[in-house]
Amino acid sequence: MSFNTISVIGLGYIGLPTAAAFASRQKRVIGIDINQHAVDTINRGEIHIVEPELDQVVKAAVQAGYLRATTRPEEADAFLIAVPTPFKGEHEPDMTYVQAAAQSIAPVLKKGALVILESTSPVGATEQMAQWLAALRSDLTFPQQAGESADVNIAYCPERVLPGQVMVELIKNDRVIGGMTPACSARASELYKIFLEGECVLTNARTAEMCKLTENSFRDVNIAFANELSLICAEQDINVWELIRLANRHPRVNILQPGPGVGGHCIAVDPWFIVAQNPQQARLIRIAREVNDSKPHWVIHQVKERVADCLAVTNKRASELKIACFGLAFKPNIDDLRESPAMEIAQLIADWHSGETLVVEPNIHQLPNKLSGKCQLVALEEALRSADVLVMLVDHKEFRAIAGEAITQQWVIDTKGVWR
Ligand code: SAJ
Repeated sequence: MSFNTISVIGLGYIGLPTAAAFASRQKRVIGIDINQHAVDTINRGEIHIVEPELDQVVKAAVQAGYLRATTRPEEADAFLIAVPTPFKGEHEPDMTYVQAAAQSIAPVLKKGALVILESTSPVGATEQMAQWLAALRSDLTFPQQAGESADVNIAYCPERVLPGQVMVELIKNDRVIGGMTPACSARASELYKIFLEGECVLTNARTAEMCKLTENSFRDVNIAFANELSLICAEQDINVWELIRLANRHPRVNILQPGPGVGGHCIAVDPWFIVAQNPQQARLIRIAREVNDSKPHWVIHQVKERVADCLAVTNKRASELKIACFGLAFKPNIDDLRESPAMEIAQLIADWHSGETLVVEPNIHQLPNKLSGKCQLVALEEALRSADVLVMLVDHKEFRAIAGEAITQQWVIDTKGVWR
């Protein structure tokens, strides 16, 4: 059976680009979201998130009539669930959005449908989702009951796109396809091949779930190694960026870059899913999370030391001193502030410092609520001209472009090594 209508549940950073990619291949796509504002924005041919090239693809798809958004699920040949899976309590995965999505599509499921879970999930989540669906639709058979001959096929197919490059990576990256049965995998590959130029690599659902968690944990552990080196180098009076550059000249060494900590909604979250399910075994993965999560506090310690030195040298009162934070986003050249260590650091500085805290963030026009009233959003030139202490937090291209001689301050904390 071919896929005439495809439904994507969750129109966020992953769901909307995916919906747009299918629609750009002339498939009828129904996007479902509980957020009325997002639905209205998309139906006007606009987007509610920032991602290069996404706006044009969505606009073209809506204008051509291939993409439509709504809050109520409708019948489709394939359903892709791309809703958030945050954590709750002691870093345990919160599957409520996936459960709500499964419950919302259950009434419109028909024989022959394919259901794909894309959200980052703990191992076993796809089987759990299949059980939720089966409990609501006893008139249909599911893979856990009927195997290859099930009425509804189910697979786990994680997204692996890099924010900022989503429209390219969505099409070009290889895709791991974890069907509950080989028939489910085959059908899911058929679906992705509508727009995929990368390869579909087939496996089972549990391995695919673990594969997604493994990819992000691998990166987290490697960044933790770099962050730990930055602490060691500060003690030993060694430039960590030079050290890493030199070590990486070895043919089998490839160390990542230290920074203010690890942010975003993926790398700082997903490793905890492994730890929550395997607390005894996942020792290195847990420690890496702790190393990365503690980095903002180390940066604050550095700021306090530099400020104390500045006060001693200048004879100013703390309330007269201006500290400027460069960058708030969770990584360079994006506007996404979610789980950003730079935000955490700016907030901690503003709460502690009795003088003015300036913030430069070229990708936003207004400070987030957490910082408004505590900090001042200023232009780059003003921060460079008026601040006493500079704190470099995100290596946005605008900050990298600052010429060395433009920085006249003696007190600089550079967590990204761009102004060395
Ligand atoms: N970071 C460093 N040092 C580095 C690289 C990154 O400190 O050398 C920091 C960044 O500044 C940022 C955080 O790590 O705060 C995460 O950034 P990122 O660019 O490594 O990753 P994300 O969160 O934007 O996207 C990741 C990607 N996963 C991998 O590269 C294994 C992406 O492919 C996934 O699709 C995405 O998570 C996701 O959705 O899971």
